[in-house]
Order: sequence, then C-alpha cells, then structure tokens
Amino acid sequence: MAKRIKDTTPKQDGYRMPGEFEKHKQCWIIWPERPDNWRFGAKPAQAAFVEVAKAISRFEPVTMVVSKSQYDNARYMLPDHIRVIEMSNDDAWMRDVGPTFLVNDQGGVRAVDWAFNAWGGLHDGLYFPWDQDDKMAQKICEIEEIDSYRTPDFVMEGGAIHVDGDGTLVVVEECLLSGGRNAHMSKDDMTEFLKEYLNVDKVIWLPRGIYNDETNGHVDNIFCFVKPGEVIIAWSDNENDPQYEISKEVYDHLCNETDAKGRKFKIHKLPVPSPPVTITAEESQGIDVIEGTLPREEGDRQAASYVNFYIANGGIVFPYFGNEKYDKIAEDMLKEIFPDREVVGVFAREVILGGGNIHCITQQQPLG
Ligand code: KQY
Repeated sequence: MAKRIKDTTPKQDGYRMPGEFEKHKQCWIIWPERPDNWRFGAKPAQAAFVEVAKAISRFEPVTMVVSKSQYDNARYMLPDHIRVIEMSNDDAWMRDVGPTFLVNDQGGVRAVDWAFNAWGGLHDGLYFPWDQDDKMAQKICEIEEIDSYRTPDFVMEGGAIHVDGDGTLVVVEECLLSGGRNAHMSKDDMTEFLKEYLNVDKVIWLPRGIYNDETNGHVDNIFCFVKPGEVIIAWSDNENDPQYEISKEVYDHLCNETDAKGRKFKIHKLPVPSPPVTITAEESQGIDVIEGTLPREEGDRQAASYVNFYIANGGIVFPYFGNEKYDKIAEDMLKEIFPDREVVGVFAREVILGGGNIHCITQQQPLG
C-alpha cells in the first residue's frame, strides 16, 4: 500500500532528501518517443537512452518506463536485466516528473510528489498537455509501495534542486522565480516551503543557470554536490561566451557562502564544451513541427554541460558531446574528483538535442 500523506510534512516526520552520492536501490528512466522533441521519430534518442541505461545498470538496477505503443520496441532494444514497465507519459524527463525520494534514519523511504506543469505551464512551458507526466511520481510510488507527500499548489522539478543530504539545498533564482511555476509565492515563502518538504536548514539561491537552458535554468546543469562541502560548477574561461559571466557569478556567489553546517565550499570548475554544441541542419529537419512546442532551428545553441551527470552506486555516468578535447577534460576531471567511482562516458548528443542530459533523464531511488 502507498498512502498519500496530507497532514504533515517530511520535516515533521523526520524524512530528508538524501544526496545523490548516497546508496541507491535503483534508477528510473523513461523511454523517449515524442517526434516533436526527438528527431527522426526518436529512434536516435532511443539508441542513446539504451546506452545510458546499460551504463547505469553496470552499477545498480535500472527500470525503464515506456508507453503502451513503445513497449515491445523498448523491451526488444533493452537487455533482459533492465526492468521495463508500461506507463503513460508525455515525454522522457524522469528527473523532473519522477518522485523526489526521501529517507529517514530508520531505513524508511518516502517521496515528494511535486505538481508538474512542463516547466512553466501555459506561461512558458514546453508542451501541453502534461497530465500523464504529472501522474508518474504517484504511479512509481504505488509500484514501490512508498508513501508520498503531494504538493498540489507547488510546482517543482527534480532538476531544479540539489541537496547535500546534510541540511543544504541549492536552487537557481532564474528558475524558481520564473513566472510559470509558483508566481503566487515570494522567494521567502518558497525557501520555507522547501525547508519543510526536503528537510533542509539552509537554501542557497544561485542567480542564474546554464546559458540558454529551456527549463529557465535548472540547477542540475550548472552545479552539483560531490559530497557535503565539495561541489562542481559548469565553467567557461572564454570571456566572449555568455556562459563566462554566468559561471563567474555562480563561482563568486559560492565563494561567499557556507553550507548549512558552516563549511566553506571546495569548488571544481568543469568546463562546458567549446565551441558550444549547436543543432545542425539535418538534426533540425528531423523534428516534427507542432504548434506550442519549442522550435529547434539549425544553429541553436544547446545547454550542453558535463555537470549533468548521474552518480550511481560506485559509478559516474556522464555525457560525451563528441568534442574530443573537452570530453577528455571532463573525463579526467571526474576521475580525479571521484577516485572511488568508475567514470563512464556515454555519447549523449541525442539527449542534449531534446533539451537536457543524463541527469535530467534519470532519477535515483535511495536504498533506505
Ligand atoms: O533539463 C531538464 N531537466 C529537462 C529538459 C526538458 C526539455 C524538454 N524539451
């Protein structure tokens, strides 16, 4: 049985969101298929998602959820050890539509089921409708028999939050204060709400996210925790790149901050690929044009960032963008930052062409 908890909050009940680097039970992913977001009927993206799933499954179990019409295809393309479950969906961003899992000190697991409106609803959201995506967290909680806290009046996505599991949450102003999410709440109201639902003591608000991010600047493209007190940010040394000013702002902000326990941050600067990843004519032509969804034109800059990696049990699965020099810099840095984990790169250009990356398409379920 999975209950919906209505009268209390995670903080009141002693549940907290753990750091991604804590032990997982499994990883959840959604099979991509919508042709107005993934080129050529999502066939190249499906092949990339298979590689991501296979890479993560070397470290922990993976469950792929897939629509009725794609079930047979996904089951055929994925190895047997990856569980495949049929579930309706609107697109393939499990980080944002899946549950935000919580743990307590007795090994209990619960989840927050945020309201989801496709990153901005009718204000500046990326597709309509989004009702199937909004139901996904509850369905997963029911399958896993996990009780959840639904926030019907609070819109949030998993990619918009990063915690250290030790009292600190990091978010981005540009994203959380965007007009399509919780315009009825002030920044202070949101800070208090997030403290209750993620059970943190301190919320750090970074000014802006990665350049040209279609989610209004999700934190998971520009910043992540390695462990409490140690973080990675997306970086550019090129003063002519608009990313330079954004990353410098984030760096300066973090240099003047401490976490919930009063620690100064050790900050690693992970360069974004240079030149930036842009859409080719062929890639643009492969996308169905449907009114209301984001156009993808030749030359458009993608929000490509190596920070958007997934931390698995004993592993790091990160995106290669096909830029030999910068892929190698990222790989070497990640190996140095995570000496106890095996670092695995997966060619993920097809994922960034859909608007996110490996972290955005995955959601870890803690072991509890
Ligand atoms: O970055 C994410 N977490 C999601 C990106 C959504 C893009 C939809 N086209």
